Amino acid sequence: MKLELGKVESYIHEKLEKEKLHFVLLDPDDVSPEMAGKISEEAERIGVDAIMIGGSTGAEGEVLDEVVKAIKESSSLPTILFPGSHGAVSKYADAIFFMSLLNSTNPFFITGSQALGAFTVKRYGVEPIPMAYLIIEPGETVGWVGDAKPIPRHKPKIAAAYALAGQYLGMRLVYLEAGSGAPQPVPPEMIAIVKRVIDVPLIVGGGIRTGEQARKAVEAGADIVVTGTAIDKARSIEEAKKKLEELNRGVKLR
Ligand code: 1GP
Repeated sequence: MKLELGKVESYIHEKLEKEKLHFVLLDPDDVSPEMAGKISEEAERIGVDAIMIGGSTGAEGEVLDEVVKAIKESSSLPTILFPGSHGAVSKYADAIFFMSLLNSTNPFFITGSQALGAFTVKRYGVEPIPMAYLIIEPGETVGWVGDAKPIPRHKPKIAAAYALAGQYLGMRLVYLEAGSGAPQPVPPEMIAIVKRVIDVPLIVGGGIRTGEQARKAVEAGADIVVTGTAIDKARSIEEAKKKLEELNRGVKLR
C-alpha cells in the first residue's frame, strides 16, 4: 500500500525542499480570536509557514474553535492543531499533530489520549500527522502536565535515541520541546546530534525569543522552528509584528 501524504504534510515537505520553516503557535488560552486573526494575517505577510493552535490548559471547545475560525478568516496559512489532549480537536483546523509524548511516564500521554481522540479526528476529517514529541529539560507546564521524565539538557544522545525510536515506530516528524516559556531553548548541540541520526523533519520549540536563537536552532539542524510566547505576550499588534519579523529573519537565515 502506497502512503499518500495529506495536503498539509505535503505542503511541509515541498517547502522544506527550499527553506527552513517557521511555525507560530497560538494558545487559545492566551490570545483572543481577534488577536489570533490579526497575528495570523501579519504572520502570512511576513513569510511564516503555518499556524499551530494549542496549549496545555483550557485550549478546548468553543475557545479553541473560535480561535481557529478567526485564523482561517484572516489568512490562508495551514492551521495545525497542537493538542494538549483528546479534547483539543477542532473541526475547523486543517491538520493535527497526532503526537505521542514518548518520554512520558504515563501511558495516557503515549497512547491513551490518542485512542480517545482518534475517532473525533476521523469524523472531523482533520489531517493527522504522526509526530514523536520529546520533552527536554526544563519542560515547563507541558512537562509537568504530561508526566514527562524530561531529557537532561546535557544528554543529547538520549534525545537522539528517543527520536530514532520515534522514526522507527513510524512517526513522520520529531519535535524537541523545551516547554513553552522555557528560560533557555533546546541546546544547539542536542539539535545537531538528533538531526544527524534521524531522516524525518526535525521541529524545535520552547524558549526561542530572539532572531539569534532561531538562527542558532536552524544552523544546528532544526527544519522547523516554533515560536509562541514571544508573540503571544506582545502588548500590541505592532510589537507582535516586530517580533515576528525578527524571528522569521532568524529562521530564514536572512
Ligand atoms: C511550546 O514549543 C512551543 O510548545 C513554543 O514555545 O512559547 O516558548 O515559544 P514558546
